Amino acid sequence: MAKTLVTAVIVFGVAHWTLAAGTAPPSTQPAPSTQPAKDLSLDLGNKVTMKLILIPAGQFIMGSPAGEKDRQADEGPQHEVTISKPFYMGVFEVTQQQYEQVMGVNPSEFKGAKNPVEEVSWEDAVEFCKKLSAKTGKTVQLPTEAQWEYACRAGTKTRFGFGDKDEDLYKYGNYCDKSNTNGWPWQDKDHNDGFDKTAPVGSLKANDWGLYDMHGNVWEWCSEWYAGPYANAKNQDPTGPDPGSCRVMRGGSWDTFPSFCRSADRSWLDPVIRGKVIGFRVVVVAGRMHLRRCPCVVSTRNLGVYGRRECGQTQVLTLFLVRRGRRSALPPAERMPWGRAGLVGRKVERPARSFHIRVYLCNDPQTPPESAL
Ligand SMILES: [Ca+2]
Ligand SMILES: [Ca+2]
Repeated sequence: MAKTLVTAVIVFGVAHWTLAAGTAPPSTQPAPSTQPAKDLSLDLGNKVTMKLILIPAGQFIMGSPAGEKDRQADEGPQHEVTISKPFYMGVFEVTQQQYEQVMGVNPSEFKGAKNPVEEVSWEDAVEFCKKLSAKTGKTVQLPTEAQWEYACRAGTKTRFGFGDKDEDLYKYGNYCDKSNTNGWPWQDKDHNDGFDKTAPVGSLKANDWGLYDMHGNVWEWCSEWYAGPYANAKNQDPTGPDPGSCRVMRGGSWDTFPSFCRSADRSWLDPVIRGKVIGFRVVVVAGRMHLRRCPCVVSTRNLGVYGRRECGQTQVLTLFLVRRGRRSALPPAERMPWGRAGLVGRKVERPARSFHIRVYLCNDPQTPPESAL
């Protein structure tokens, strides 16, 4: 019974039912769970929306093989990465219309409501994610580098998501092609993607998972610090080194040559730097949660806060039980099929004797409960 309690994620302040000392155990019957929808539309307000699609969990080989054309040393060593949880990813780069709706400003050099926002620093992008999280109640984040490459590859092992040839890039990505008027020596004068500077998002072909502009248009900020080759990279849900001085960018831009647009290519910049070649797209956590009534008697006298962690706009607090005047240890995570417990709320230090809570079983201790609802 105690184990069941501590493995529950409890959201205070959301009336669901009242648990108080001495109340009879509610039903243990789980409510039906639902699989994540295949797509997600965020309402940004003022009739502005953002479309995301579900990226499945899975494994892929991150980085490029030693013999890949244009390969850089920091694309290795290749290593298998497991993305253990599905997530939603923006079908498109964040547009200027979306950015302005959330942030109230449009810093872009090349104006166009449907063009990608640029002239945004990593810090700007993170602030956008925080505001959009607050606005939508979802956990909106920058993708990790692994999530980004996994989604870019869409199951492929080739240089690009569509194959190996630079000559085919113009169909899928806006890069420094024949249309580009900057006069750079690396301009590809043999192929024409039709766009000099940024293109409205989705102007070219999508990859096999339905994502547009993963190659070119604007570089895309990822969440983590950059630290060169993957020598010490983790194999499951890697989040990069910590700390560092530069943040990772991926995918190349309208101003780069094809090699920078490859799936494995990496770039990096100081997180305060802005540029007319840099934008971003977002991901939303798609954690699985099963709404379930807590089968135990809960008293406010036997709840306590075990740990506290900031997660976006939310404080995630880990629950413990007090039994016979002593704090009981949390069961080891590996003994609980859904992972460790978390507790989210505003009034947790000294909760009232009787309070309204909503109880979830959570399969991911790093996932704030509300993000999966
Ligand atoms: Ca172009
Ligand atoms: Ca891009």
